[in-house]
Order: sequence, then structure tokens, then C-alpha cells
Amino acid sequence: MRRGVLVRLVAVGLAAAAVAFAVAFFVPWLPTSASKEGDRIDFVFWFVTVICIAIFALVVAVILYAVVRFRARPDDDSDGAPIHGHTGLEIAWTAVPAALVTAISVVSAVALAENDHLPKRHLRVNVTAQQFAWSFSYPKYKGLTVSQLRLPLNEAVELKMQSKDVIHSFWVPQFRQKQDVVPGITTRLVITPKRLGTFPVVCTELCGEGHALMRSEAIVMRPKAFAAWAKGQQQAAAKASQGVTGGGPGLAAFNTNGCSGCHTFKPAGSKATTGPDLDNLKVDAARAGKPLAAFVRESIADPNAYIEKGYQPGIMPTTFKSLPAQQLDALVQFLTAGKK
Ligand code: HEC
Ligand SMILES: [Cu+2]
Repeated sequence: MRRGVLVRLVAVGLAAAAVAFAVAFFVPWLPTSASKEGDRIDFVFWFVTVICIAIFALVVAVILYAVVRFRARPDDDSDGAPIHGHTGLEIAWTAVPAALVTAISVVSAVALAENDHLPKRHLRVNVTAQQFAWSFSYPKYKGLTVSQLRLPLNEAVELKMQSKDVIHSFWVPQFRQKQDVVPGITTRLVITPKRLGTFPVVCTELCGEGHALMRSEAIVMRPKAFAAWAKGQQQAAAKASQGVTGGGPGLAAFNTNGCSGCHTFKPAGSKATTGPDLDNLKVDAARAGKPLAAFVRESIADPNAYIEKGYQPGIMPTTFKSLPAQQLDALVQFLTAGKK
């Protein structure tokens, strides 16, 4: 090959690589990683991307050169010279991709194995998914169940995930990993948050009408603040279940059934907006033309019997009619307390 040709090939290849790299690097494809596991996944992404950019540059350079250099003149009807193949080239284009694919497999397998590793010192969180809400409970702080995932900074957490109905999938973009939550089995994920902040928890498996609303938040806190929060919540929940604050077992039922993941309700301290604000139940019952307690009971057991204005049917789970009568009574009492 003449030297001029080689220089031109390399120049075109470098230009193509620069464009591809700019697209990969400057477009914010993913938010900044916020966990150790996320960093490993980003490393795998970049490892694969750099290999792809190199191959892309080579292909673009050779194609452009061939298109320009070997194009047919308008009056040229002749056939090209017969070619019998090139053993050296064939060996190269078999061996090089085989080596690259093997390297990608090994790097991915190592990253995944490291991401699965659970250090001895860790926090366990049980995750429950149901149409269309998440709830998180902390065995270390018995009785603590909440609708937002709070995590201490720099401590590994093991999420043990179960579904009450269909297949959901847990995803926090800043943590990168995705894990299906499948009815009948317990799936797991290890996360070691390394950045403070509030990140979205997203369901990434189409799970029904309310799928797009199946969102929560992961809040990474300093370990001291986390411990204080957890103890405070745990005490409040314990007090409530003894009836000290008037919340009674109703508050516990409100949190464990994921109500707090969809509804704002001041006595429970919840601020979700997928469903109506339950602080206004009196007004809503009057508008529906029903006595308050009956309206609340019906809204829980048969949500589609009456649809609050501005909201859609089919979002609130219809599974609560099979709650134990005790829990249902406690919920109705909790939601109607002081509203007569
Ligand atoms: C996935 C989200 C979701 C969950 C979980 C959920 N709800 Fe709802 N809820 C809604 C939506 C949306 C509506 C409005 C549509 C309707 O009226 O059925 C609603 C309506 C209601 C209403 C009627 C409110 C009004 O002003 O008309 C009550 C009461 C209620 N929910 C209580 C509960 C309780 C108690 C729980 C837990 C056992 C619960 N909800 C769980 C989404 C949810
Ligand atoms: Cu879902």
C-alpha cells in the first residue's frame, strides 16, 4: 500500500472515531453513577464502547476509501478482476473479533460477580412490589416499613425483592443495576451508595395500567442521619401500634400495604400524589354522596366503584378486599379519625 493511501485511511479513521467518541461522551446518556456497582457497570459500558468506536473507525475509513478509489467510471461496463480470497485476512477477521468478544465476556463476568458480592457488614432491606407501588421494610429495625427507600452512604445494602402480583422490575438509574421482581421467587440486588442525594426508583417492567406511576425515591443519607431516622420511625411505628398516637394498627396497615406510596396523608406523614390526598376525605365523601366511613371502606375494598374526579380507574390495587377484616377496620378508623 502506498504511504499516501495509508495516511488518508488513518485520517478518515481518526475523524470517524472523534465523531463517534463525541456522541458517546458528550451526550448525557445516563445520569452520573451514585454507587460502587454503578461504577463497575459504567466501566463495562466504556470498555465495550471504545472497542466499538475502534471498529467503527476502521470500517468507515475502508468504506470511504473504497467508494472513492474504486468507483466505476460512467462508461465502464467491465467486470472486476476475479478474487480467490485472502487467507491472512480471513484468519485476522476471525481471530480478532473472537478475542474481543472473549475479552468483553470476561470483563462483564468479573464486574457482575463483584457486583453480586455482599460484604459481611451490610444492611438488609426487604422490597415488596405490587401494582402499582413499592414498599421497603428494614428487618434490622423491626416494624419499620416505608414507601421511600432510605439508604446509608457507603454501606452495602442487600435488597431482597418479592412481588405480590405480577412481574415488576426495580431500577434506580443512578445505581445502574436492574432486577426483575417475580411472583413466587425472591430476587436480590446489592447496592453500595457512594453519593448523597435523592434518586428515582422506577418500575421498568410493564406491569399494568398504572405502570408509569409505579415510582418512588431512593434517598441516600449520612449513616448517622440514617440511623436517627430509622430509630425515630421505628419508635413512632411502635407507639402507633400501641395506639399511643391514635394512629393505632391503622398506621402500620397504611404503610405495609403500600397506601403511603400513592397517597398523601398527614397523620402518616406520606406525601405521594398518585392517588387523591386522603386529608380531604370528608369533602370527597360528601361529593360522592356517601357517609364518610362507608365511603372509605368502599374506596379501599372496591376502588373502582367510585372514581375520584381527576383520577383514573384501575390504578389503585383491587386486592385490598381480601385484607383481614381487622386490618380493613383499622384502616377505615385511621383514615376517618377526627373527621366526623
Ligand atoms: C398504586 C397506587 C395506590 C395504592 C397503592 C393505593 N391507592 Fe388508594 N387510590 C389510588 C387512586 C389512583 C385513587 C383514585 C381513583 C379511585 O377513586 O379509585 C385512589 C383512591 C382512594 C380512596 C378514595 C379517595 C377519594 O378521595 O375518593 C381511598 C380512601 C383510598 N384510595 C385509600 C387507600 C388505602 C387505604 C390504600 C392502602 C390499603 C390505598 N388507597 C392504596 C391509588 C392507590
Ligand atoms: Cu411495576
